Amino acid sequence: MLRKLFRAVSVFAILSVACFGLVLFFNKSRVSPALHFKPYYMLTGNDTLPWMIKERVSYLWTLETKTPEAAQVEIQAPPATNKTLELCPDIPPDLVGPLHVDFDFKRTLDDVRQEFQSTLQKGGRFKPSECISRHKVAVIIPFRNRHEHLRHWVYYLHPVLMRQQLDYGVYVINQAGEGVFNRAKLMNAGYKEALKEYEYDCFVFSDIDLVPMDDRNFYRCFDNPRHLAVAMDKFNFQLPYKNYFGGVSSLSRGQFLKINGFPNTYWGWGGEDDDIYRRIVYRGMTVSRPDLVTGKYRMIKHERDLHNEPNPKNPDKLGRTRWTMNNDGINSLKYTVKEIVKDILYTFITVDIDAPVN
Ligand SMILES: [Mn+2]
Repeated sequence: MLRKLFRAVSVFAILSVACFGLVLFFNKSRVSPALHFKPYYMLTGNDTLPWMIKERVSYLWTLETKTPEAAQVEIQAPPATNKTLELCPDIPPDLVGPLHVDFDFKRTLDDVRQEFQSTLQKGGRFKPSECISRHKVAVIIPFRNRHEHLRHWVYYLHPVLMRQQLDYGVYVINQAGEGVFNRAKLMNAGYKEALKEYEYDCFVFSDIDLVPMDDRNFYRCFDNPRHLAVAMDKFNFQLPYKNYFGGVSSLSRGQFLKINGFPNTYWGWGGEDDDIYRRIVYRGMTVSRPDLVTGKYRMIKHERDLHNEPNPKNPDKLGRTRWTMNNDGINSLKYTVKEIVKDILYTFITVDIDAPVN
């Protein structure tokens, strides 16, 4: 008799385990839309008890599949809010169009710092708070001894870049020492340094003395490398020649690598922008540009810099770009970082690029 009872209890226990297994199975298969079984706990009609079983089972399930810490975190996680950010619109909503730009104001760098202290992150970093930016942009500025211009540049550019809803950082690449200046090599170094900090997908290369006169001139990347400074006041708001690629330009990471970056061998003034233009054409790309209204720029008037004389050797090099571009570029770049200073308005990186002393 006792044996019979024991056998009955055993059968009941086995059945219970089987049922438990079944619940576990349905709980798992719930995620698969292909299976249209109604889970066990929904068939019973009683809501509370099956719900408790379900909770218990899924709790056990998390314990089984995750580490105790992970399970703990999952249980305590707050309910998902519907405040998740969406992608920013393609055309930013707060652009104003033509801008008033003049450089007569006696603004100091400290004035500008005060103004942007609350909106910028250290190092001249920003991302929109209202949406997820479509563009991770590093703005690279080759630099030496132009602090006079830097204060104007940051004053005008930060609001423009913010209104364009960019996820951006400003990198001032300062050439150490008094050797001959090399704009393109500094831009190469800027590309490398910016990528050490963040996964930028777009690089805008800008001279320190150029300020856009219209915020619809997008500091972002396009299907082809972009020339932005098409209508500078010093050229009477015209393109000085058809293949001009100087002043301000943008290249995606892919476009930059496709042309092996910029040449490192153009010391002194001139030629490097034409070399870059040729690289782009030789790699089967074209140059994209804004129209002459959107692409207006003011250049801060200045004397010619010391140690940046026009180099007569540079124009001669252009005939060989097709071949030299394979070995002179980002793949042959050598420089040393001397110092990195994180200002609120920009990241200031001083580099030794092994410049000849004239
Ligand atoms: Mn200039």
